[in-house]
Amino acid sequence: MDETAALERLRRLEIETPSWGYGNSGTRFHVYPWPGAARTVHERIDDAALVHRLTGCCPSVALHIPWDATDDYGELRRHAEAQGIRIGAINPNLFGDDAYRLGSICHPDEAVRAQALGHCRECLAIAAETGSTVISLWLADGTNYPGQDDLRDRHRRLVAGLEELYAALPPHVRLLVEYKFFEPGFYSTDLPDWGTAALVCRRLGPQAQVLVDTGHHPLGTNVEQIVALLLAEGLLGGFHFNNRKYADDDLIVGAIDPFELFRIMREIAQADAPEAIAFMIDQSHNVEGKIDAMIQSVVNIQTAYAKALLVDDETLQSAQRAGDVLGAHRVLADAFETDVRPLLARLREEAGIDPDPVEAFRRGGHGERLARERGTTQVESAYGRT
Ligand code: RM4
Ligand code: MN
Ligand code: MN
Repeated sequence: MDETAALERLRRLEIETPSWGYGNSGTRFHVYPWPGAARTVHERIDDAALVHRLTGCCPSVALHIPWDATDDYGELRRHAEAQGIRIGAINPNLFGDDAYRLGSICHPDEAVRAQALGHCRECLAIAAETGSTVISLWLADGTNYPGQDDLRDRHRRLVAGLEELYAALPPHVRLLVEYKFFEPGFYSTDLPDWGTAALVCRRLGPQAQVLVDTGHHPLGTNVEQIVALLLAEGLLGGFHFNNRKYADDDLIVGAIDPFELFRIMREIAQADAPEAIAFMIDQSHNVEGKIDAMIQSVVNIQTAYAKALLVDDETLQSAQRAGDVLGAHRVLADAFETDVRPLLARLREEAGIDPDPVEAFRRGGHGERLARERGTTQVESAYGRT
């Protein structure tokens, strides 16, 4: 694709940032407070709006309930809209309650399953009030020991619970089903992989689609092939972008493996309707600042997408047809090696944005201002993020 066509596609790329990426977080060992980190849901929305102003491509923010719970969701919606952003995916939290020790929707006790579904219904009401059209579901359900529970029974409970939730979806709301191969369950996970998520979504219906969190696979998994297959089957609902070296590390997108990010975005570049895919970041910052790290992730996604759009498809296809293995590979590698900074600078300049949004944040004194206004919030207990 030529640069003009690539620019047109880049203009349409929207990335959603997560409220939980703006507050203090850490490992299960310690939480290091960051000066000026957002303390309330309103501040988290303010930070998401700042990221949108500096990048021009992040017009929505995902909420996690009850972390972002508030008395008046209409007011929260107006608070976001006044700053030029909207509320994106609503993420029910089905792991942060003592009742969920043995699971939520798959819990052996019917009363706990009912509690979990009640919370999902509450999230549907919040989606209606905030104007959100996506429920993004991740279950921490699983077991730690063989024999702890009956695996087939858990699957039956999973499907029954999700069917009940699906039946309550208004027609314009999508249910995105996220999988993860382990953690916090160390022996079995009820939604461990894309295949299970896809099977469940197929059973539910067209409003249910799979969410690919890039950090939720065993090492060595070919994530772009999963993306390709889900696209081919009409089952790719969205992403949780982040990066990892070992497990679910939630590092800055593209920080460890930018080539993998490029390969994933290459599949997106070929999608029929990329606008229908929810591009979301799911990241937490333990030792770095929050906002510039989020901007860096956004920039890295744009960079990978720009490179992916520049692949010379014609040459690639003729090399593939001719069985020229190295030739075909070189076409992809060539696009990956292209310096797309000038192209992205054009994109940003036409939108009145600094060509380097991370530098613009740092030069603009935003971090210092927020540290002055908000101070440093000590976090009492380490919150082990999973
Ligand atoms: C999980 C998963 C979910 C996120 C939680 C906090 O590992 O990635 O998307 O909501 O962490
Ligand atoms: Mn996730
Ligand atoms: Mn995760």
